[in-house]
Amino acid sequence: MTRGLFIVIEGLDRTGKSTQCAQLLNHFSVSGTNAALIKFPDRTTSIGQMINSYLQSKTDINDNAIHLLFSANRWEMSQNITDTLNQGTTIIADRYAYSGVAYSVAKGLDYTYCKYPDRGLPMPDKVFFLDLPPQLAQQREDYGDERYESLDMQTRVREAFMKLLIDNQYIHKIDVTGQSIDSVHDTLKQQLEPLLTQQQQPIKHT
Ligand code: T5A
Ligand code: NA
Repeated sequence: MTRGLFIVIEGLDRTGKSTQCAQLLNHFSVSGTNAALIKFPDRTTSIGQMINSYLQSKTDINDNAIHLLFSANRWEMSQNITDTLNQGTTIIADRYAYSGVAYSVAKGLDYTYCKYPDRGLPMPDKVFFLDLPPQLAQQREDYGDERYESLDMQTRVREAFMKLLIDNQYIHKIDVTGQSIDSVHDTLKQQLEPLLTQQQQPIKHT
């Protein structure tokens, strides 16, 4: 049996990640591909609950400590990711380690340090970065409810993502400015097409 694909969708807050993840899941289910959705942070675990409370500004946590908690929240899911892929199920992840680096770097933490805790996690087969100017994301519904949702912070997060894109040429940037939900979905499907027909190598690690 061939393993599932590991697809990651990244972007600033409110850029349409969850919307596109849901669309992809639906596309796979209609086309008869076993697929599952995961989301980081996974707020359901005990670590995830600490992160949730931090994001809602109900608690304060030291910048290094919260960085490690976000990473730990991925590690606690890592075996599950590997097993699911090996069982032939495709995984669509709403954020992953790239967000972990970008948001902490935007707060002033060292770039190389930030990458370290995630080293060894299952490596995605495809990473998309949905690119939308922070000023446009800000105009979307429910913006500003959580800790990092300010123009100043999001502008720095975007700069950090641009560095990640240069250092990791496999991350595919998609300009979603003025693009409808359907049109972004079509672009994602097009980009994934070649991967669906090729034989997958064993899972690599970051
Ligand atoms: N974080 C996360 C870290 O600091 N470190 C980490 O390691 C990780 C994993 C929570 C925060 O945690 C930080 C990053 C975040 O600040 P989250 O729970 O993913 O992360 O929260 P958000 O990214 O803010 O999720 P959102 O739900 O706000 O944004 P999405 O998923 O990008 O956007 P979505 O799909 O919900 O869409 C937002 C709105 O836009 C509309 C939608 O209908 C919705 O109203 N929309 C469009 N409108 C016009 N055109 C389109 N093409 C549209 N697509 C969607
Ligand atoms: Na989301």
